[in-house]
Amino acid sequence: MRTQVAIIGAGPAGLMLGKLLEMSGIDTVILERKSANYVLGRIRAGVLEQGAMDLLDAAGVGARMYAEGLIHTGIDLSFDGEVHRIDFGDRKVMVYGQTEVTRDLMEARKAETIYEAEDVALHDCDGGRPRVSYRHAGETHEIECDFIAGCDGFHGVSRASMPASDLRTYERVYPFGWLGVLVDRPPVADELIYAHHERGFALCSMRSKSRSRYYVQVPMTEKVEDWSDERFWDELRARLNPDTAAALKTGPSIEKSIAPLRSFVAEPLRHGRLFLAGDAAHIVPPTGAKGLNLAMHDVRALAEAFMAFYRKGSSAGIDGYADRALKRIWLAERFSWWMTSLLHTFPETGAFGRRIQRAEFDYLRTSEVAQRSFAENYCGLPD
Ligand code: RFL
Ligand code: PHB
Repeated sequence: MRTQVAIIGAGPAGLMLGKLLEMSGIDTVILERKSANYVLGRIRAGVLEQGAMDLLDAAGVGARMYAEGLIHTGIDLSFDGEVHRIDFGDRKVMVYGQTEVTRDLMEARKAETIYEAEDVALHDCDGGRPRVSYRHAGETHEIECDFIAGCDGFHGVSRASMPASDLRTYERVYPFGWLGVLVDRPPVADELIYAHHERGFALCSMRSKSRSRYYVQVPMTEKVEDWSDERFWDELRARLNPDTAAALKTGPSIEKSIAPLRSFVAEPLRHGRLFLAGDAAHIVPPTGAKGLNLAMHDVRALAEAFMAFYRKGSSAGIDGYADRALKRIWLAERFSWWMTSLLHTFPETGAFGRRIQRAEFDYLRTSEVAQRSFAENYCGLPD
């Protein structure tokens, strides 16, 4: 088989790249290790920046998001039970689950996606004719292509196929994770609540007016089996302001999992004709809600680079892709790291560190400039 761009991974990055290229008449094949249902069953991001909304719209898949998504114009920050709302001013975000974004993109795709592709391997990425081999239904296949887009997430094969000597990686692994619960009950508040408490961080989020998503910070040594629904609700209530805790509508969890927290960047996102985008290239802790949004920004830049190559014969976009993407990646890394530091309890924080966290909160609570800066970062920096 032959294609122009072979895309590894059918998460939001791979599917969006595929859609943008399809709209420009560029041929793609997507290879995905899991089944479509498995991909749709992963509960992940919930918040879209304006840039991601605009991209979904431009890709012709924005209609359901605008009909069913929830526009938010602020968040609540809670510090040891004291709550302060940060208003986004003239900015906004859209609360619309990653599952729905993925479903909309899957349904809109006309070109081929090969699900349950096993043993995907990349060959000759630094030559003129890269190839991708894989097994499907017991048979081995090969795709010849011009370019490979590695959109296969943090544990994918693409980054692992780059020579280690070509990669510079930067990483911070946090000593805790987020235990998340999805529940078919109305959200406790109209907007998201990010809560710092000495017992640990908590987040009240949502997927719709009738479905909520809640998280509590837990040590990475915790096992999800040890967290009954009751234990989760008790811990969440303990970290919230008493009025919010009293208003919480609990019920049987429909999903429960622990996600590790990590900051990670692999530079320079390129090896010959192989390009990395999304979680394959970088990870942010979920505190700033930036992961999916960064993935959307990467693939927009990569799609524009491929379009310039095929339409105008220009390699400038391809050569400039890493620098363009990395500028935004590092700004999002900074914000996600800062928000994680402000809101979580760290084993090494100590009394001084807690006072600094309190001072950060007070500054945000009282300074209009700090609030504007927060809103600019949370809702999405200009391109
Ligand atoms: P994905 O979604 O991981 O998709 C990669 C796909 O590649 C496949 N794959 C392979 N396919 C073929 N061969 C192989 N060898 C392969 N190896 C892997 C995988 O099966 C998968 O289908 O990466 P992508 O597309 O880059 O998308 C990134 C986002 O998923 C991620 O950044 C966000 O979910 C992060 N995130 C959030 N981002 C936001 O913008 N806003 C949020 O509110 C937000 N909340 C979150 C989050 C992530 C979380 N977790 C679980 C880490 C909340 C949580 C709890
Ligand atoms: C979510 O709803 O899953 C969510 C929302 C905001 C975040 C992270 C996760 O910062």
